[in-house]
Amino acid sequence: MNTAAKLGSYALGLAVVFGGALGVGRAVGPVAQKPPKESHAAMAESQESQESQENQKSHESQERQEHDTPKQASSDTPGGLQVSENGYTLNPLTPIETGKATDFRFTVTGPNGRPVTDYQVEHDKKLHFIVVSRDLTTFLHVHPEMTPDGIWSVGLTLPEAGAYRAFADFAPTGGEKLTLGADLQAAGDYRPKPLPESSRSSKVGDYTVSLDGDLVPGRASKLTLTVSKDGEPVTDLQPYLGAYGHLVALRAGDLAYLHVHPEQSEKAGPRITFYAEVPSVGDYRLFLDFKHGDEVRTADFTVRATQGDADAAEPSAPHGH
Ligand SMILES: [Cu+2]
Repeated sequence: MNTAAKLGSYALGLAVVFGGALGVGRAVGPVAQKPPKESHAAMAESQESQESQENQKSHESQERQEHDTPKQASSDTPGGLQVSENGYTLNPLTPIETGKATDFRFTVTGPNGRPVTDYQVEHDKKLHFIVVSRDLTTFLHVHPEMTPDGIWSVGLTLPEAGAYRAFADFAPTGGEKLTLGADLQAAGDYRPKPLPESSRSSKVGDYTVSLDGDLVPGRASKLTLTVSKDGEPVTDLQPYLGAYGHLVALRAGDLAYLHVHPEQSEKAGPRITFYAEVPSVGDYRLFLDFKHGDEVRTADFTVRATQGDADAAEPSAPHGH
């Protein structure tokens, strides 16, 4: 299969881009339905029943426009930069105690203002929760439990004082995939670390993970991660979240969030291939979760995305067309 075809089927199946950016998540698949909008419209109508006919009309035409045309402004915005988007809001409920295990609780409220309780399962989970220090050196990827009334909770220990960003990555039932981000503060003396230097190799315990491939803005960039242990290639990786690896990329400077997933592979290593589309040049931090010996480990990298040679660049991923 040629690269374009491979990318095409990949994009169709997984819609890998910044929070469904570039219209992918919106254009294809079942997530393109818009019940959240409907309920928002219904709510708006009842709230605004006092308004003049003229006002109603302009609201209606605005709604119609939103239904008919892709929302360029929001779809071009990377995920994770907003605490509220498309009527959904991430609400942290628990303060953090630095260095102590915290039963951290939060809700995601929907367009009706109430906690969302129905989610689509994506990569084995209804919601993925990622917490990263603002200096991009600490990374946690956890899976909270939800009460029937929509309160999520998870044990969280933020090891050092500082500013953190929490990301909730989810798709409400019948809605679009979203990544909402909220700041968390861990009190204390804060010494931010410099961004780790660019590196193609990451050591985690007895494991070494090497990275091949370049990040080029505006195109699906192939990244190959190769896992070895004590110098030997690992060929019996265990599935984790429905794949042999799970990669999160964050842009240095604003922590824009890119969730990427591997090309489907029957092989349990040593290579895991991902396609990532970054929205701009700049430095990115990549965090690879992989499972081996019944333990999940995280390898991390700093990669600089450069414009590359425009003539040599492949066109943007076909996004399922
Ligand atoms: Cu997850």
